[in-house]
Amino acid sequence: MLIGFGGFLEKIIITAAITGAIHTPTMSPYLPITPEQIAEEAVKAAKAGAAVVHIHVRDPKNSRPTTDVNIFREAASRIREKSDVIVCLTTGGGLGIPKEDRIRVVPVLKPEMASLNMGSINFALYPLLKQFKSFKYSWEKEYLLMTKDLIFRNTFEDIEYFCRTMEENNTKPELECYDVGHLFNAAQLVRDGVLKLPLYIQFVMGILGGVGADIEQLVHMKRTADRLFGEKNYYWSVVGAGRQEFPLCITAAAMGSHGVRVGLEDNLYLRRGQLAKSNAELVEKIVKLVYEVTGREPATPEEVRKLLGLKGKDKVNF
Ligand code: KMH
Ligand code: ZN
Repeated sequence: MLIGFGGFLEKIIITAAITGAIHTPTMSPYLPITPEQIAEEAVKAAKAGAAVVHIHVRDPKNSRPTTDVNIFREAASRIREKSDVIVCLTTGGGLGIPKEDRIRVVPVLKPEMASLNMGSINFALYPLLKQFKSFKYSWEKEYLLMTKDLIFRNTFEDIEYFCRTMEENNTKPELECYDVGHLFNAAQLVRDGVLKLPLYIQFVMGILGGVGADIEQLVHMKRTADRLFGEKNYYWSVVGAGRQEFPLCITAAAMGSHGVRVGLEDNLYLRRGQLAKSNAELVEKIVKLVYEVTGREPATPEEVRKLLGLKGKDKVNF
């Protein structure tokens, strides 16, 4: 990809986070649930401009987030059949799921890329409870409520174990940094030789328990990462949770971020008061906004593979 004016990439990596483990089915009828629906949404998001799809899966019986590797395999292989998009599998899984279950997708399915959560945080969804009087499934209320007393655990030992497993499988880690401290955690792991440069970092902003999704924090995260790793030693992308999705992504794109992420995992609304009917709608909107504001077009999956040094679609096990 050509380096354009101001040293920015001429293109931008768009990631679509298709279903996640934050929102529950009562919150939107458009949240994809089955592996077929997840794959279909991913393929359409790729057609709209996403080079990467970030994949969680859900139990088709009750829509609850799961780490069942057979469901992951079904979703991922359906995507692979129909699209060249890069499949990035979650190792965050769902809230309250043990680490052994979260990492299993890597040795079994050997994806090109997987998420790597860079520190333990409170991951609080319970304020969402106020918005709903009743729920479609009984687990939803309990799932949101338990986050008041939940630590999303990612100790150094856990992160090292995830990293080594990714290295063994030639899977590129996407470093999910929910707070500025997570950048310092990454720096320690670089010093220890556990993480290798160049890094691919995602600033995940606006999760209650992590840093807020505002511009001041974004600038601080970027400056801190520059100082710790050197501007040329990492690629970066941004997630803004909820209504901050578009303002934060567009700001990041204007700051020269290599990527931005949108999708129903992070935000259910296309605009105020209007639910997005698909991930593709969110991708179309960010593609248009980024182009109008910065003139940058979406990078293709092949361009992203080259930039990040990914092993290629033919080396996965799904
Ligand atoms: N919903 C979470 C448990 C990831 O994909 O790695 C955090 C998460 C991160 O979604
Ligand atoms: Zn995720």
